[in-house]
Amino acid sequence: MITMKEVVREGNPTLREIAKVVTLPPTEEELDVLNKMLTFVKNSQDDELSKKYNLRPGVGLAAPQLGISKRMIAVHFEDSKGKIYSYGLFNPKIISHSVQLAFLGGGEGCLSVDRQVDGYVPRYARITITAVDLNGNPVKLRLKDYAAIVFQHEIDHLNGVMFYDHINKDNPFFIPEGAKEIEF
Ligand code: K3U
Ligand code: NI
Repeated sequence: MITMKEVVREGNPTLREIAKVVTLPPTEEELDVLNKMLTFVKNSQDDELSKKYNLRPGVGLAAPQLGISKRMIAVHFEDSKGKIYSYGLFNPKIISHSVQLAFLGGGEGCLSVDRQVDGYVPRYARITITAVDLNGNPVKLRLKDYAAIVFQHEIDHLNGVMFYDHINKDNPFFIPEGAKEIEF
């Protein structure tokens, strides 16, 4: 079982690497890790399990956050309309995105960052991604608003990018023209 002990923190070089494409089909080991990542994200949102195992709640996890430089992410969350997104994905790729940007009004956090970083994190408001899921099926997802933000946060981890890299250095609360605020 994955716990916070396995989650690497900022300063660990793996978080700044470009993760490697997973050759498909995945090995048993890769499949096992990705299944465990999804279980970790689910457990982290369970009051009882998160207390018992000292898990910080999260909506996603990327393999580099375990020190594994491979293109694998897990997400588990519900959007404001009650739609559930629960995926373990190999090689997620943004194939198109909107011009419009969006940002979370409350900013972002990260399980690999043990401090609060204030500021808006502008991201694409809408994205389309392709990937392969835990059953080996190709998936194509059209995502917007909060869901688009979560997937971009996780895919950034595969490219060595941290959420605070996107925060405006001079004015952390700068709002790019036309960007929409997402309340969650
Ligand atoms: O956003 C978080 C959250 C936790 C419980 C309920 C609702 C939201 C916690 S931070 C988080 O989930 C990161 C996880 C990380 F760092 F491991 F990838 C992902 C994230 C995505 C989008 C915005 C903020 C954080
Ligand atoms: Ni993160």
